[in-house]
Amino acid sequence: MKFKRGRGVIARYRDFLPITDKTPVISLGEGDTPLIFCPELSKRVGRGCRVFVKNEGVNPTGSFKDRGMTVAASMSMERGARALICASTGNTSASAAAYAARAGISCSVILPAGKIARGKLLQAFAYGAKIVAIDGNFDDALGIVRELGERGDFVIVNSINPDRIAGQKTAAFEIVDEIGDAPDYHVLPVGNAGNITAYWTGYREYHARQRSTKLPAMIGFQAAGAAPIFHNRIIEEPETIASAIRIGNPASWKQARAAIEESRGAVDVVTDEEILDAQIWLARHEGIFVEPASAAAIGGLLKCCDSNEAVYSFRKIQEESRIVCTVTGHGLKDADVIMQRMRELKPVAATLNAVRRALEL
Ligand code: AN7
Repeated sequence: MKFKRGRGVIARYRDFLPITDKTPVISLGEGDTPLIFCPELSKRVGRGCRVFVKNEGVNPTGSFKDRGMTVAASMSMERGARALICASTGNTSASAAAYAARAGISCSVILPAGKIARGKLLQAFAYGAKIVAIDGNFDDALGIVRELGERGDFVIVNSINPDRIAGQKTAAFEIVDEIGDAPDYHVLPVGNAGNITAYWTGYREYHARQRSTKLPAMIGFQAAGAAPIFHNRIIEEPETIASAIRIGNPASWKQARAAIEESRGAVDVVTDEEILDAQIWLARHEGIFVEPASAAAIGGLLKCCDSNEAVYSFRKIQEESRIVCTVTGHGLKDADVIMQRMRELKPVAATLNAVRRALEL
């Protein structure tokens, strides 16, 4: 297969996708994201283990959703769709809006009022989506979207649409293609559980086609206040600073459970404090700035190293294991979270001395 860099996941992985010669390809050059070796994270794990971060925040709309959206939008066009719709905690709406704009069709997004990171809301507006905010949470919004979809007015592009999962599994392919085999562990945040489902599908498909010799243990992290899979019950009023994963009744719950069990992985929780600490830690130690939901995976990885309460402990893992951690969205999407931690900037005089003093020189 010829590797077509920067031309999107359909060009690169067409053989593994439901795309035909008749499918109009709607792409913004998504995928092919950096797999970054992280020396400081690796030190935290120890035992000669190597930790890599798959930085999905550098996709066209700043999150992993674009991988699935290129496939969902393209298949929708092939089927003659005129309008897309989704419920969203933010990133799906930004991505759907962009790909609908690219396809020249309309997009409606149903969002929980007041619970969308500002950058994501601005994206949906900029790309021209019809935006409806509801007095309810993501789970309520998805319920309404399902009903609207059944009437046939819209194609639903949430991850209940199998084309979304098909596109997102390409992230697993990229990882195997780059390191030459599957990693031993794959750590990622879990909200509606589409992504963990997609990665597991991708790893299994590549393994079945002998592109890898093993399968990773899938380790998912939920926010402590929004952890239905961990607690094994619907959370009626999910709450977390990581608004992207503020979900109480995930659509791909069963598939996520299956991925965790079949891979002998685990699901665990991280507190909001652990999430925010991990966000800053990653930015300052590895130079990678991610949104809070993504930091849940990093906080989770650190928990596996440090905490006696972790469901999965990395203290006794095999030496020289390879760990991949997916960070799902860019830090700039949720500027307000960081702003809250910054002190107000007071200007000093525009003189060398004043600046030297401010720099404590
Ligand atoms: C940055 O945009 O559900 O477990 O509506 O935006 O596949 O849901 C976003 C989810 C992780 C969780 N990280 O992924 C939405 C939405 C980020 C996210 C998740 C989301 P899934």
